[in-house]
Amino acid sequence: MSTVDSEVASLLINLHGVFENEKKDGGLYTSFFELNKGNKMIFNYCIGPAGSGKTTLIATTYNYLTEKYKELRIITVNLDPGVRNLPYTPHIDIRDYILLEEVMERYGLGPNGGLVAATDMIIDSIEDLKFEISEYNNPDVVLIDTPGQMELFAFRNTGPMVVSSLGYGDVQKVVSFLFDPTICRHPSGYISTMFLAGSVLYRFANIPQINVLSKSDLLEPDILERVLAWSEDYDKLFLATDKTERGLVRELDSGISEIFERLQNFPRLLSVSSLEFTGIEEYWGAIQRTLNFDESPYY
Ligand SMILES: Nc1nc2c(ncn2[C@@H]2O[C@H](COP(=O)(O)OP(=O)(O)O)[C@@H](O)[C@H]2O)c(=O)[nH]1
Ligand SMILES: [Mg+2]
Repeated sequence: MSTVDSEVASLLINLHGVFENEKKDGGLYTSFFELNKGNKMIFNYCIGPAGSGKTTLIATTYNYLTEKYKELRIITVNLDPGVRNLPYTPHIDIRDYILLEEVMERYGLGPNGGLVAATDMIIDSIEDLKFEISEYNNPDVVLIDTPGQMELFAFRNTGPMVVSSLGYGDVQKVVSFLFDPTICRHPSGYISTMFLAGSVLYRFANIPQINVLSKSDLLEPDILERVLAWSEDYDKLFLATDKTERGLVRELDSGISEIFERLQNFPRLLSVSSLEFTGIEEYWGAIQRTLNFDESPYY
């Protein structure tokens, strides 16, 4: 095994663990508290391309869980300094500390530069955010919405720094990575999103990752089934790739299918629709099953 292979394998051990907490009969634990023996707070970070449905999924998950599991204490945190309107009222809001318009004005930046600077500044507010969370007195679940443009959060220093320093005490962190269905309906879009998901996995190493196909209502049932099948059988993905592709792209298609095939534990896709309220219970099940598999460092 090459060094890269073994590094990937060691990351994926944690992911494999994600599915080990299922009950022997294949069902879910009946109660969160039954499963959560270590009394951990779950910090769930929603990460994904712009428009993939992160914010809406936070709102839907919050509404669903608070309605269905009244005993759970759940809070929402908005980490997007540039968002105008939110479909939920965050318990904790980065906009109380950083406002995109103010950053743009103060530093003479346009919207793009402003967003980069504002997202980088999140780290300066980390102690305030920690304090605010502590005021909620150990909630069971903290749902965290991240900046619209994922690269500002995941591929600069902010995301990994925030994720490693925000948790305190007994915390289980989990990353929910969203696949946008309009991109993933085609094999090439699916493969490029797999690359993104893999990059996020590397950026937040040792944190369990759930791969979510969001907005699943936008796919016709047969296309949805086909996309989900690709995440379980990469041969099918390769067979679906465009036969007219030539040269490097074709070689990449085949090489990538092989890599994914070898990475048996790369998390399967879970389909969710915030609009139609489908898949949310399964998503909550996947979040719970990450409990006790966080080996990330804590600062
Ligand atoms: N059809 C459909 N649209 C959705 C769903 N979830 C979000 N959207 C829409 O997708 C757009 C982007 O959603 P948003 O949550 O803001 O994405 P974010 O940029 O990742 O936070 C908005 O217009 C949402 O109304 C869904 O489950 N189904
Ligand atoms: Mg958003």
